[in-house]
This record gives sequence, structure tokens and C-alpha cells, in this order.
Amino acid sequence: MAGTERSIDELYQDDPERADAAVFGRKTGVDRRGFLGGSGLAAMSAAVGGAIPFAANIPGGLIPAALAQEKAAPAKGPQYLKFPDKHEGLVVLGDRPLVAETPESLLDDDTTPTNKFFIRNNANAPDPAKDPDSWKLTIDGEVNQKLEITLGELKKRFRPVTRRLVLECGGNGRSFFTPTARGNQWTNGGAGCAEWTGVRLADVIRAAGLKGSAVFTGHYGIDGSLSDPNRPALSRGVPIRKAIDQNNLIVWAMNGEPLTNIHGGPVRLIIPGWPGSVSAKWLTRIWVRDKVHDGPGMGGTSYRVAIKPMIPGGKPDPNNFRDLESMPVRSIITSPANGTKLGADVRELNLRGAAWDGDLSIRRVDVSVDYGATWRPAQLQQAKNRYDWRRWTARVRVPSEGYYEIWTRATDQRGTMQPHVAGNWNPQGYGANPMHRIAVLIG
Ligand SMILES: Nc1nc2c(c(=O)[nH]1)N[C@H]1C(S)=C(S)[C@@H](COP(=O)(O)O)O[C@H]1N2
Ligand SMILES: [Mo]
Repeated sequence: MAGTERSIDELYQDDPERADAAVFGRKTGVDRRGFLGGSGLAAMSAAVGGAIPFAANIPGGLIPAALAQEKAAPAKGPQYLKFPDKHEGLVVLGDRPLVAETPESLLDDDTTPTNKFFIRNNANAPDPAKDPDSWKLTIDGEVNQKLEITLGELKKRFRPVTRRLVLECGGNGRSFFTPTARGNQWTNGGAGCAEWTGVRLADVIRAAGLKGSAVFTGHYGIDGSLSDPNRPALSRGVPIRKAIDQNNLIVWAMNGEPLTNIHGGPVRLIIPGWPGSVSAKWLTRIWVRDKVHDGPGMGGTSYRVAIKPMIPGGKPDPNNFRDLESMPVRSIITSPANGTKLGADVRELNLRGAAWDGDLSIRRVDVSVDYGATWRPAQLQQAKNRYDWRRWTARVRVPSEGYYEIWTRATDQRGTMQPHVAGNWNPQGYGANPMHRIAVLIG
């Protein structure tokens, strides 16, 4: 089936109307030979294995969730991660450098366990530190007093706090772009929400003292780039106004355990709400700059989105980009899993999920079982602290057996809602946050 699904994806990219005709047989006067045997809805329902009670509502040009193969998955199917102490359900998006995502259904814990947490390396991870407490950190540049401190001293000198914070890759959702954008083809699993323990970045910056000339930070880890080990794999930063936010932490523990090497141990930054790439792992230096930082991963089209919408797939105008700062609003269904089959007599589904939104907070989450014709509110759990995600639950009824899609969409404080499809296409694929859809078969 994988081959067929890929061609459906391609056909939807090329010509959504013709693709609809091929799948559903909706239009007359177009080639109906189709991918599903040419008899329209009957073939579609045969392919999904049941009647489609809300078939009339299926929006044109949208690949049915049951057929939408993750672009992340190579033709031979998803590759599962084999890595010490990691869950075998994580999906590998790249092996050199190692990148692995967490399928939505593995994000069903209130706090994401470390073994299920996604991995994003831009180069090879360094060897584990032998003596974590002697690890050295430097804060220099536009500061009154350069600060050189070991991790051991950092733990004693500043007040430790523990917070549950979402960490999300800037490219999360990239696979939903049409045409395909360059980079790891994340679905929604380049995100997790763990308990992080460390000290406030703001306290450490204050101890060094900012000069009036301070504009930006530049973050450094010890991992060298794959092509040139003397150059950092990645070095991004944030404007000072974000750097001094009380919610940013320099952490040494994740979920109550010493930070593991793969997640940047012994010490890393967590700058919640912004692309994960500013949360440097294996942190050695914070360089306070008198201008916008220009390390690898800054400028060009890296971690940047179009200011004026560009033609999808078109040639980028270098002047039309700005850094992606706050991550967009997103919600996911974490239970049931996509593709779940339930007994013929089931009429009620208990749904669970999560929602989060960069620097803003979530106003509401709604779910639909009829392709968005009607929506019902989900019940939101309290956040533990700022930048925590909101867990949600919902109970929905379905009228009969058959094939359903469950949709979720979150709305932020300002009323901004997740779109039906990824918008504001950009060459490296940032900011894709379409509604999450899963396929469920009853009977
Ligand atoms: N030193 C260093 N820090 C890094 C990276 C890296 O490659 N090297 N990757 C960044 C990116 S792009 C992301 S999304 C997060 C991923 O953190 P994780 O692997 O702990 O999930 O770390 C960030 N910090
Ligand atoms: Mo990332």
C-alpha cells in the first residue's frame, strides 16, 4: 500500500481536483481510472475498510487521513529508533545526524518521559562528560563582568527551580507543507513536555551584568559541525528581551534525573516557546552580542519565515524573511492512535490530547468527528506553570459504524486558530501547524 499512498500524496500535490476525482469519483469529465480502482466513494470506503458516514462533508483537496502517509516514512515504511534507553516507537527521520520524532500517540503522558522525548542533533553528539560538576560555562561579551562558572558552582550559587516546559523543534509540522519543504519531515512529534530542573538564565545574566550595548545572545555547545568540526554545529541566540524572561532555564536535570548526554547533558539551555534550536545542548558559552547574533543557523532562510507570503516552491527573496520567534498554536490527539480499529457497537469515543502555543496560551481546543461541520469543546486541564502544555480530554459520539476522522484544533488567547492546511510556505518549512487529524474505524 505504501507505494499507492505516496502516489496519492504526489497527485494531491500536483492537482488536488484531479486527485479528488481519482479518490472519490466526484467530478465528471476527468480521468476516473484513479488509484482506488475508479469507482469513487465505494472504492474509497473499500480502501479504508468501512462505510464513510460523513462522506458528504469531506473537504475537496484534502487527502483522507487514512491514506495520508507520513512523508517522513520512506518507501519501506517508518524506521524505528534503536537507541539505549529510548522507546522503540520513536521514528527515525535522519541517522547522521540523529533525528527521531515521537508519534502523537506516544505523547499521551502528562509529562513526556525521557525515553519518549524526541531527539534533534545537527551533528554528532559529543562523548558523555566524565565529571559533570567541573563542566565550565562562560557568559561574556557585552557584560560588566565576564562570568566563568562550573556546573557545580552554578548549582550552589543560584536558586534551582523545576518547571514543566514544552520544547519544540522549529521545523515541527514540516511534512504538512506542499510542496515539500527542505529538512527533516517532522509530523507533530518534534515536541515534548518534560520537567526541567536548573537555574534561571535571567539570574545568571544578572550576575554578569548587562551593558547598555547588549542586544542579543549567542549560544554555544561543544558539538562541531559534520563538515568542519572546528565550527559549531549550530549557534543561535535570542534578543535580550527574550533572554531575560524568567521562564528560561539553564538545566542539568530532566524528569528528576541528571540530563542525559543525548539531550545535551550535563547542561543545556531551555528557552521555551521559541524554536528548539535556541535551547543549546552541551552548553559552554553564552556570548552577549552588541548586534543580532550571526552564528550557524542564523540568517538566510534558517529558522526564518516569509514576511510577505511567497509562492510555494518559488525562489526566496532574501529580504523577505524574519526569524521565527514564538512557535505557532498546535494541538494533537494522543489517544486513540491514528488508524485505531474499534468494535462495531462502539458509539462513544474518549479522546485525549495536548495543546500548546509558543509565548501565548491556549484559549480553547475543539474536536470534530464530521470533517469540521460541527465542533465540540474539549476539557482543558490546568497548566502546571507558564509554558507548560495543556492536556485535554473530550468525549464524542458517532452515529453508526464506519470510517471516521477525528479532528482537533486549538485557538490561542488572541483568537488565532490552527488552519486546515499548512500556510505561509517557506523554503525550510517552519511554522506548519495544521489541525491534527486521525483516522478511526468502527466495526
Ligand atoms: N549544541 C546543540 N544544541 C542543540 C542542537 C544541536 O544540534 N546542538 N539542536 C537544537 C535543536 S534544532 C533542537 S529542536 C533541540 C532538540 O533537543 P533534544 O534533542 O533534547 O530534543 O536542541 C537544540 N540544541
Ligand atoms: Mo530543532
